[in-house]
Amino acid sequence: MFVKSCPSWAISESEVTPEHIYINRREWLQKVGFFGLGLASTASGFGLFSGDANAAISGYPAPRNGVYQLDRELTPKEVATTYTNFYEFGSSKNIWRRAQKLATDPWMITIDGLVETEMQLDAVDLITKIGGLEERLYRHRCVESWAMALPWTGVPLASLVKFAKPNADAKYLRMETFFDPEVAPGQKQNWYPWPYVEGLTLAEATNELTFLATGIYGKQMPEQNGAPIRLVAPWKYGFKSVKSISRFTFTDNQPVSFWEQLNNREYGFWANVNPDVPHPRWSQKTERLIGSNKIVPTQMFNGYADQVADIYKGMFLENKRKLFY
Ligand SMILES: Nc1nc2c(c(=O)[nH]1)N[C@H]1C(S)=C(S)[C@@H](COP(=O)(O)O)O[C@H]1N2
Ligand SMILES: [Mo]
Repeated sequence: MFVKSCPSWAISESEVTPEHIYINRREWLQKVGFFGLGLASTASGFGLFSGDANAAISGYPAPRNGVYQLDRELTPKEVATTYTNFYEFGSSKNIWRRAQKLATDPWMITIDGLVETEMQLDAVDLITKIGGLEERLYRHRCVESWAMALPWTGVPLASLVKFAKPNADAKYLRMETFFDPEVAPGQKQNWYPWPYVEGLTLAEATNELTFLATGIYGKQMPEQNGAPIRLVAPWKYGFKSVKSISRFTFTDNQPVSFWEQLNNREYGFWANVNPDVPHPRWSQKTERLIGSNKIVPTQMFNGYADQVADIYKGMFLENKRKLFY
């Protein structure tokens, strides 16, 4: 019997299931009539494929886009996949084991609101439709003053926007995480405004930097890092980069994010990284690199001013702080 209890990203390269079998699991299951017999849910109920129930997006490892260079070492994979922030699975950074319960194949995504045609489609189909995967190396800066450097695989969010065909009234893109308290025990804590929500203006969503990540370290995304699809907006504090997205809504209302709803004095809509605007609890002057523990200066827009500063030209002259919280 094929029983696999350890997630593929946690085992050493030599032990990993041959990639072609892993990637083509869906095809293989279809071939042997697994879905046809309606056995999929029974099997997962017995823990078959546990830690392996990921949407089978193919194309890993993807070619690296050399435009995005780092000024620091990549964070070791073992660190970035075990020190993760995902409140749906608990408020500590040590939730990666619990997150294995998240089953992402199939994973239905809704695209709705001010678009030509509202639709629902599987994550694999969406990514297949909107384009080839690429790898990008990006800095990541959490508002809590820690930072990482990560190799994401995915597609530009601009490709999804183009595919969705928003109409002229759409000004914002609202993104929502799944809601399933049976899978994600953090969602039983009803003082949080679940589901997790984030938003971008369409100018931000279509900026060249803004990325929809489906993988990391050349493999598909581990559950704890936001499988099967998450946002990566590297010039903003990490909380903007919403994980495990199940809905994209085009709207003319500025979305109220999860953290903003909890505490709008500390977390705002814009959340652009700025070393000169301290957070009420964390000076933003420097950051600690997770892995090496080195302290380095924080850069304006997390080092991405060349790409994004134009978006904000002339905005909020009366209250500069607004751009950051
Ligand atoms: N759905 C959801 N998305 C989320 C979070 C979360 O708790 N739930 N945490 C955010 C925060 S605060 C950070 S710093 C990043 C962390 O991403 P990582 O754990 O992959 O490094 O995810 C963001 N996206
Ligand atoms: Mo964060």
